[in-house]
Amino acid sequence: RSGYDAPAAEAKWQKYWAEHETFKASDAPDDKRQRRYVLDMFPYPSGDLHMGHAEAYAMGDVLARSWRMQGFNVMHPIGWDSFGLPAENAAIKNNEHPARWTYENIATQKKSFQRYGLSLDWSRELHTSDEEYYHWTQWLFIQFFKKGLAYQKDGYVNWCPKDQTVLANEQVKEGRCERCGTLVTKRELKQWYFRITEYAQRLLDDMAQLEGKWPERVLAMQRNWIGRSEGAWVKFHIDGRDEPVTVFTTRPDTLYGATFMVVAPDAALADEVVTDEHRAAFEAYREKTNHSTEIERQSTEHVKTGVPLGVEATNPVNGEKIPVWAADYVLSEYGSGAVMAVPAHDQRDLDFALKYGLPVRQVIDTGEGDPAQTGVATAGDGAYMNSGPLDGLKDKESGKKTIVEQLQAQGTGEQTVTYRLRDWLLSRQRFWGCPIPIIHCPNCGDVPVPDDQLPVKLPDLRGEALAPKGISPLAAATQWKSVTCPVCGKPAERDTDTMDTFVDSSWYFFRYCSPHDDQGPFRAEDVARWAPVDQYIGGAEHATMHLLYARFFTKVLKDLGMIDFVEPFTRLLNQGQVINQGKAMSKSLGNGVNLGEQLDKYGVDAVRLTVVFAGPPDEDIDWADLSPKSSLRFLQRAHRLAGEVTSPLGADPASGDRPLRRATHKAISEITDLLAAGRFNVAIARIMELVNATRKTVDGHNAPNSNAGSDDPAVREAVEFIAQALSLFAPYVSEEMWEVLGHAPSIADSSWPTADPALLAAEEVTMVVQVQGKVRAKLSVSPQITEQQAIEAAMADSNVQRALNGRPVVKTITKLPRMVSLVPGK
Ligand code: ANZ
Ligand code: ZN
Repeated sequence: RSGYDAPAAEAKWQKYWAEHETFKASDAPDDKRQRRYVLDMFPYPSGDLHMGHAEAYAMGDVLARSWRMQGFNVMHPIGWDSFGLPAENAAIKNNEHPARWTYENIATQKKSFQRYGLSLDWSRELHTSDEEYYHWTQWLFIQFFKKGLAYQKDGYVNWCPKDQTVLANEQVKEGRCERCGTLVTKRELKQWYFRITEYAQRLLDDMAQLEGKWPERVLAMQRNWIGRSEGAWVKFHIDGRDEPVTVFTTRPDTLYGATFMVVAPDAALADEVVTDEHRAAFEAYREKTNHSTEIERQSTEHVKTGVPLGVEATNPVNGEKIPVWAADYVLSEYGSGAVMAVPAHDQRDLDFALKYGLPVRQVIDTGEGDPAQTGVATAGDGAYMNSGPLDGLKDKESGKKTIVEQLQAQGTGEQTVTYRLRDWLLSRQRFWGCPIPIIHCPNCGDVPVPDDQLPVKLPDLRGEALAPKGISPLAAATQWKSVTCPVCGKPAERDTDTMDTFVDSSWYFFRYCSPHDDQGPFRAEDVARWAPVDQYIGGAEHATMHLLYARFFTKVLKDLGMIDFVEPFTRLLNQGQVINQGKAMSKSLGNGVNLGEQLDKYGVDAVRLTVVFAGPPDEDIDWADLSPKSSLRFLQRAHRLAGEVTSPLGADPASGDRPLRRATHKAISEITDLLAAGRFNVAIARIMELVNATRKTVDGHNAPNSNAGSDDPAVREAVEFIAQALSLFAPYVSEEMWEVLGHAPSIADSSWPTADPALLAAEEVTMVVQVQGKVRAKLSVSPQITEQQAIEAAMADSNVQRALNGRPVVKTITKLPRMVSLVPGK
């Protein structure tokens, strides 16, 4: 027998799909189908597909293909996140242009994607490093700039000494550069920021739309990252300073227990107020702390250190003078960078107070003892003490209310909300990114490049010219850099930084809607037609950065009047990871599984089926537990069935074997529901069951009395559905089956069947009919059959009639629904 030939089928159908543009989304005005937008997070062209891609993209394809067959006009686009550091590093090493490495990788990876049989619309392919794309990234930046949402500021920034570039907070992982692992330090630089903090509350509020549609853990991570905190501002006077210092506190009710103030060492305030006597020690301390990271600094395990600044602050409620210190457990970037320390009720403050012998004053008696004695700060409710007007109150809520009223009346404090979210630092001192389209003019300041001069193209730099020098390689391109000011015409200079690649990926899903439009980033009507994305699929590692930035961009575009919705991704699926032997695949562990080898060995379909069958889409799967070999065997079995069908194309299944028809329609119904619920692995299990049932029917093992065989139209019906359902997971073998079954290609253009409710009704049972104690018929009947119906059905059977031979029935004995016994008269 001729088996399924994977390599031949792969070559054949790739060619067919490409030539016929089978998966092209239609923009035809007369196309009345409802639209669906399925999006996989676009890849970075790192070299080739790996196991992680294999899983993620297989999942997205199940949805795209099933929606397509269900009658939707599906857009399932792909593109490349093609700016970024690895290309630049490769270019320095090989003394070439980063574009070469990038576009060569894309060519390789694209071939793999096509081989992998994904139902992608290649006509919309985009590269963020193409001029036609980054033209519009720049144009969008300018719109943000004009709205005051892109701005420059000096500040201490995360700096990777190896990559010689600034990193966003999000790119620092446990104090190290996310890319190269080098310990991150701080550096003072003028940088570009997006004012994402202005959208903090909307980013939180709009999450209500995502509830139940995005994984809860992603929403939780975003909520946490935005870090809304309710509290109050309190103003403290500092000796020798006109402006009072505001501190943010979540516990204004503990104000009478504030015994000192702490300022972040890297906050401008510390540098400003430190006295000459303390300056040297302070500066040495600041230098030291610049090397530790925010996470370390805030950790409760972090040994608290600090230095006095030599000045005093005045507590606004009791006029008490308290010393001001600098300590690195206070962050310059949160609140105001200064805190009122209440050691009795805040553990970090208590640890610090005990270490440096600062006073501890209990102001709430929670019954847990005096924190000064126990060393444990208390945070619970209790009776206020040493607290003026609060004394006598017993709970935090009334304490907060009373003190805030008093502060407000004095003009020294106010209720407020603060957020942990920081503005998005977007400038990078690297070459292979989107140039920032701003011209710095000595007369006119920061001037955006006029629309008709966009895009600002990257100069042709390569090799050594790209090596990190602490300033952007663009700064060394003197000719490129010097321009005339578009406003006053005097000599001016281009900005020499490039944008964080997360800017590129914050709007690519809009570009897919009008991928080649040269009038704007996208056409409003195209986006209105396709977006928001119905289903987004990608890794959980993007929970805070990409997904938050893309949400922010969407809200800004809405405010710019370019779109009319606020959330870009209606549903989100985080696929699990493919691990091996219980551990993430890695070079150092040597447990990596090479995707290409697996595809060569078992074929694309078997590998795709294996990764989807392995478990629920959002759970990790362990390659060690999987068997692409048995997947391949199963596909061969399904394929063989198609070859055995002998009933003609279009044969009416109504007269076919009922038990098999029931099994088929039950599978149609269940698989349709399982797909909608995202339970792809269970859907595959149902296909396997139907393959078994069909096999048994064809082989005559199912119902001994049934005359179903390979010519039964019920068998055709079953096998056709098997092919259609399999096409979501194993597209090549199912195209082959469809062809063997006599259909014109492509199976992707076939319509998903609907289950016949009559065949879904309660199971039928076999009713035995006896005549004079001898079995004469076995009938398939409803378990709810009535006595009258049972006798009528029995009498209508031709074998029963022959046995009765014209004699009247004088007695009937029934055991419904299993048996009817007829006793004929003489
Ligand atoms: C006094 C106080 C008393 C505080 C008390 C807490 C408990 P969340 O909840 O995370 O918003 N804080 C304020 N600004 C800070 C900064 N820049 N770096 C480090 N800590 C800072 O934390 C708010 C609380 O963290 C604030 O409330 C402040 O300490 C501290 F019994 O003020 B609290
Ligand atoms: Zn000018």
